[in-house]
Amino acid sequence: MKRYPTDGLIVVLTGAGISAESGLATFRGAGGLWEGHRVEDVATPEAFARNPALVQRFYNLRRAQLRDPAVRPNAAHRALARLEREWPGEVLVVTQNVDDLHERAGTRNLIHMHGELLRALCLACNDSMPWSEDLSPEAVCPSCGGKGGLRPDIVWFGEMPYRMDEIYDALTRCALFLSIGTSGQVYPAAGFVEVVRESGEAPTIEINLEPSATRSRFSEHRSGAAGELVPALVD
Ligand code: BJW
Repeated sequence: MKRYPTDGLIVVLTGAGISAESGLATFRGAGGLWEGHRVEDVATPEAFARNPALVQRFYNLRRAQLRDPAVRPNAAHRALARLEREWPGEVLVVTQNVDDLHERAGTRNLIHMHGELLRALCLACNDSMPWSEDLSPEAVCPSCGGKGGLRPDIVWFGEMPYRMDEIYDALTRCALFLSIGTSGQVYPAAGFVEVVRESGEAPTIEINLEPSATRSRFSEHRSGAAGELVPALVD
């Protein structure tokens, strides 16, 4: 009989797999978003400097996808929002995803560690602002009026993910760590399970269609689709 906590902090790490059943492509594997390219070669500040128009076009398309009525939160996003409402302790969702499906499902305590498609970053004043339309090279920053340009507020390789201090603090004191739909190939997120293990006895559960690169570090692996397994775990 496995022993799970009945109170305390739950940290949930989510990756592209949780949004796959909502119609958004994952990054790696067949049909992945960057098929034919190594994601590490294109999702970088250097790639943006080389060809800003190409990179903007790619993110404009993905931003437009979020406006498609067929793209909406699935049962896994909804189950996590319900968990936050009903759990006696705290639930923190740390997502690597840049879509807005967790917030649309009702999750409030949420960290977008890799940024958000629906925000832009000013290259002149570094301000981050809500942005739901296409970004063009001529876009003017509403904060500083500068014409230095705006970029998607996305954390590319070589850049520091957001709110790491808060995330590490939560990992070291959580009672349960749940990782959903992430391949475990991108750091620092792939190392979170190790931080939890080194900090105490909290169970660490992975939910994925297939074992991730860090599967052996988890105390439990549940194999299957997030849309089925997350509601089953929460209920
Ligand atoms: C399902 C499912 C279903 C499908 N149900 N499951 C050597 C060693 C260690 C580190 C490094 C190293 N060399 C370089 C680094 C650092 C680098 C890194 O990790 N590189 C690796 C390639 C090795 N990392 C960075 O540069 C990061 N910054 C950094 O490290 O700063 C310094 C620092 C130091 C110390 C502390 C803190 C910081 C920044 C990383 C930024 C990542 N950005 C991206 C791109 C964003 C652009 C965009 O959106 O287009 O973020 S990369 C891409 O990968 C995206 C994702 O968030 C991220 C993770 O991908 P994810 O979510 O795991 O997706 P997939 O596709 O890989 O997997 C999907 C999974 O779902 C699969 O497993 C499926 O089986 C599963 N699945 N359907 C359940 N229905």
